[in-house]
Amino acid sequence: MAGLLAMFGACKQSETGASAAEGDAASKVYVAPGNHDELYAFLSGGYNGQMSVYGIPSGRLLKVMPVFSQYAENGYGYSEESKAMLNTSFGFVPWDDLHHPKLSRTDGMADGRWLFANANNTPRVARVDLKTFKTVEILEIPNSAGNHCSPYPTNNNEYVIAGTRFSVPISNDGGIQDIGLDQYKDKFRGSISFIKVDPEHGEMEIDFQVLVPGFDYDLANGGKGPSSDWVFFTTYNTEQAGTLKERNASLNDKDFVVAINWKVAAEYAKQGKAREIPAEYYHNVLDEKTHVATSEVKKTVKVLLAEECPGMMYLIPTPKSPHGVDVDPSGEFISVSGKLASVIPVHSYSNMIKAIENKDFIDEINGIPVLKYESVLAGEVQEAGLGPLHTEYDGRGNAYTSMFVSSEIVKWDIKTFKVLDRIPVYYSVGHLLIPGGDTKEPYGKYLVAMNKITKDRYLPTGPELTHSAQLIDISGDKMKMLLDFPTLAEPHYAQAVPADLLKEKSVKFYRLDENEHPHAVKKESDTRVERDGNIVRVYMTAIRSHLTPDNIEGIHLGDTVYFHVTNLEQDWDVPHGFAVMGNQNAETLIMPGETQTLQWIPTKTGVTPFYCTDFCSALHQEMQGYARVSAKGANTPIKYWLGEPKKNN
Ligand code: K7E
Ligand code: CUA
Repeated sequence: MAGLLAMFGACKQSETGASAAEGDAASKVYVAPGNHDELYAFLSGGYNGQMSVYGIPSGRLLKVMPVFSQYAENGYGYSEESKAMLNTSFGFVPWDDLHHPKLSRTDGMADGRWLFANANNTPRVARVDLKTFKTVEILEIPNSAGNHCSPYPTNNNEYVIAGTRFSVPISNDGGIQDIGLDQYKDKFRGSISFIKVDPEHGEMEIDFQVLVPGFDYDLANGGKGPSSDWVFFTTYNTEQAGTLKERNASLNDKDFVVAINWKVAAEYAKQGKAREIPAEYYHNVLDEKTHVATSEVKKTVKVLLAEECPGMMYLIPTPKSPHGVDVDPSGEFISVSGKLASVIPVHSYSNMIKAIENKDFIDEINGIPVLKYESVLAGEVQEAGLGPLHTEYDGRGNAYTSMFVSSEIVKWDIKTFKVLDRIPVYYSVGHLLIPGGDTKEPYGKYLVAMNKITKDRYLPTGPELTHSAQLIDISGDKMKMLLDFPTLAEPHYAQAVPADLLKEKSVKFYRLDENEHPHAVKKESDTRVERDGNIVRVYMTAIRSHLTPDNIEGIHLGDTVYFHVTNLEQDWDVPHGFAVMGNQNAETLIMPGETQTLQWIPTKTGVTPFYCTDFCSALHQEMQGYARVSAKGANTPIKYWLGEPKKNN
């Protein structure tokens, strides 16, 4: 594999890449100044912990949406209002590794309401509201470690499903046990969480978990149409090795696709088959009216043991260390990408049901029936390529699989399993995206390949190069390369929707009269500075082009100062920013009608400037002020003003 990679790395752009784009490509991706893109694409940020929004077909970056990582640009995770979003049972965790954005669904189609995403490292699932493009909720997942196989909404958001990558020794008394690492085979288990989503407000809650055999659970996807009640997971390390997995988890010729009937599971949980065990996990929610996030600590979780729930779960042998599992638009075909497999096996949902009915089992693991590979298989795609990872569909009977090792996208027919076309990508593609490509009706005009290695595609920028996505036209028989565009690190999965689904619903500003922030001030005459012990609260307003008050005295070393800044603007695209010299914090960015709080613990005496950080008007540079910091115990009284120092004291 390393040798192959080295070979691709050595390819010259002029020999391969440049010739791949057709002559009319430029006009197909050209979005004239002032015009909008056709689609919004939401790309995961991988180890940057965020998601980013791109316009397709232009490939223009529109926005970064902070999710699991602090973001200095708007104070997310730094401001008092947003800090609670990053609370976990481990403490404040301001970073994560985000792999899979998934849009909420109605009747099997993206409904444009919410975007779910997983934290791979410290197990969490986030929800972004697509009216504001803001993270509004983060739910920690207990009894999980490496929440990679996540999050997968069912066709009407009945559940968002999240599986563990690392199996761990889950304790019946809650938490993860302190036991010898040589006990992997006996004591380690995986877990799959079934998260209920409130149909109106989207709020998430863990309904129950299923404890499953101690494999690694890699990826999942829900069924659709006839298979709507099922969700399919890939597993690797069915060898249950605890060390040197590179070799020890690659011994079996076949691992498993796990099929779980979520309706049967939910029924078992409802009937009281689930036992409630102690747990500790955080649920962080941003309130819509106050714009303040709060954390709730949950203390129990309900678990089902897979072995106690017959008819709920089946294992389908599948070659070899499979990664992606993707269900076609009809819901019948389940294609599985075995990283080390020479073929792409495609399972048939109806064959699976027949095999279950006929009890066509070859084995049992932990009481879970293992189906016969040949009985479930629909067909195999031969000589597809090397290192298949993920598949999406165009809705016209074609599947497209990303090939990491042979660096290409391969198009094949989902009924005949024949390869129809292939196109090289630069280099080593991971996930691919077709807008709606995981739904029952894909918008099959474009494909975006998200590549792991960039090499020579862009101007060099030292040892670290930008990541690269490539836009491919899939509207005809032959795939056509249209565009390379750089992306922020490191996209894994992505989703896209037609712009019309979202753009009319986009919030332009928050209504000041609906602002219920406990420290909001809605007019300048209400601004004030208050001391309570060593806490100083500045109730400040911002409007073009002044901060009120802009002169503040009476702060002392040892104080903790909270600037509660309300942006009084009621107009689109007029945020104000706020920052203080020497503050060991970020700035905060305040949307029109919103209140945001910046904490400042002064470390030096003296006059300390503060200012608006967002170039909001011709007099933005004038939007500044001073805070005077006196020594501890000094008798400088609290005083504040804007214009004449007269109205207070
Ligand atoms: Cu294939 Cu984390 Cu979805 Cu990356 S995973 S490529
Ligand atoms: Cu407000 Cu610059």
